[in-house]
Amino acid sequence: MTTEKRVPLLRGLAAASGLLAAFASLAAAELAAAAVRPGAGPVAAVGGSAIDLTPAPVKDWAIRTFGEDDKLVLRLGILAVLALCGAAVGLLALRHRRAGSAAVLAFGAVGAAAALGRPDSASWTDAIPSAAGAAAGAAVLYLLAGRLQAARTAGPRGAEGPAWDRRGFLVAAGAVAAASAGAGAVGRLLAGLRGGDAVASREAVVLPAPASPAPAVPRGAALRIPGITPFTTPTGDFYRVDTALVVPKVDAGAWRLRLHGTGVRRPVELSLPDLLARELIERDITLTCVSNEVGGPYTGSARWLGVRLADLLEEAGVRPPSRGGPADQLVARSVDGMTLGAPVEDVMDGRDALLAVGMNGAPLPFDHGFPVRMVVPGLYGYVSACKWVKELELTTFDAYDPYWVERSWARRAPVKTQSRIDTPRPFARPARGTVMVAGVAWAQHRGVEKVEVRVDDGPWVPADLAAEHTVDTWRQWSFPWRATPGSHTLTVRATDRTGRTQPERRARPIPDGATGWHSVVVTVD
Ligand SMILES: Nc1nc2c(c(=O)[nH]1)N[C@H]1C(S)=C(S)[C@@H](COP(=O)(O)O)O[C@H]1N2
Ligand SMILES: [Mo]
Repeated sequence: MTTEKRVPLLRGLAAASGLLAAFASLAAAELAAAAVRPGAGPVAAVGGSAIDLTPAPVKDWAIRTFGEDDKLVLRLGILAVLALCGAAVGLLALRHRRAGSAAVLAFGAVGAAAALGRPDSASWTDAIPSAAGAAAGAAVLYLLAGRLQAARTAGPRGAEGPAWDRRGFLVAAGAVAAASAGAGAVGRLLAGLRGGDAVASREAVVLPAPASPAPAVPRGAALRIPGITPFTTPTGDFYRVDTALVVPKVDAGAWRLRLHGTGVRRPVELSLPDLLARELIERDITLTCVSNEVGGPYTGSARWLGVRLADLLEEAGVRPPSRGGPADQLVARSVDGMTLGAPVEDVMDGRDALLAVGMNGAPLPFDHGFPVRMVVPGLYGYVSACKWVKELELTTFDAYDPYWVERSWARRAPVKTQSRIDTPRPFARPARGTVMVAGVAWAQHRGVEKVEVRVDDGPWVPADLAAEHTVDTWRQWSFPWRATPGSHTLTVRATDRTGRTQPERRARPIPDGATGWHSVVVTVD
């Protein structure tokens, strides 16, 4: 083979060596992360930092475009960038072997810095996964680039210089690939075992019966209409919104909740058994995400079991501002460093604000905050529903801005009245005759008074409201529509118990929740 022909081949092999080095890095890093701390892996750390640094409008766009797959998209994006960089570094190493390996080490430094900068990073050991990954990657690249450089300097037809040992290169590359795959697999296994303690601790939780069970859902609150959102959202279908690239798996045995801060006369530290030994109440509460667009899916209703937060605060000597308390903001902090701030006044005004341990009859799933999360009726999730909570701090809105407020969302965010058409679906083609239009409406802690439907530009007509369960849950509604052939726009709006009707004006979710009427276009055959 001539040198001219060999150069493109060498380049391809160099790029492949870089890819292989990147793969080896990741595998070694994930293996180390499984031993140190899963969240300290470079992909999780860099991804977490990317999430935190993403400007609010971009994040809003990502949620709108990718929905609950946004984290998967981010991960794939990081891997794609890493692959490109790997190939580039491989090419660099073909000429400058040391520089190639140095570049890999530089990537490792970025990963280590990201890991140490995570809010949940408690120790320098979080730098180990990135360091181990970089070392493995740099070594692999050095090794493979060395083989390729030998090929480059080998003369035409291999007449002069060291001969190009193609076989040796392939064997080395194959060994690296196999070792990396092995390391990755062991890493997964280890991470699984590590999470095993948390899984076992969750399985060991026995939820006591509530002192105050949830009132029975009245007959007539759950309509039997095909396509309508079920009154209680099955846990597996419950929306998930959070910034966690790696879902925290908290070992309930080691978990503690600390309550302290301004105006706390007796700071408290509680274990899970402490919480479970207290009086538990069970309530149906509809939770809604501020990022939910008009007509969107980020709302769900579950049966929560937990401790009444106001009781705990009162025992600690906390008074709400209306009774002269100095703190007006309750900041909840999670094990992954998230902070959410709720008005102390709301939490203590008699509503069923909970430190929840159970969801739909089972301990909280890891995705939804095991072992303990907050749930406050009437407030959007980002100002109240802290998952994996570990600390409650009493402070003021003036003194502290929690995570989302720092990212331009509103300090105070009561849930806005909303209504949604679940059926017919957009662009459905129902047959003429009576078509059941149905959906849900919510105005947590105020209650839904009225839902109206409009066909095209016709008059607003009251829909049939399902029985009300509580003011903290959504309400189903239905509207038998005499559908005539052609294309029609169905629009819905709700009025809450304070008499306020949803405004028509469309607003984006940021800064304090979307407004506007939901409508659906259908064609009747
Ligand atoms: N630790 C933590 N808690 C969190 C969040 C988060 O990102 N991290 N997101 C909040 C938001 S924005 C919402 S809407 C609710 C969603 O709860 P769910 O995922 O159980 O539906 O959790 C809240 N609690
Ligand atoms: Mo949210």
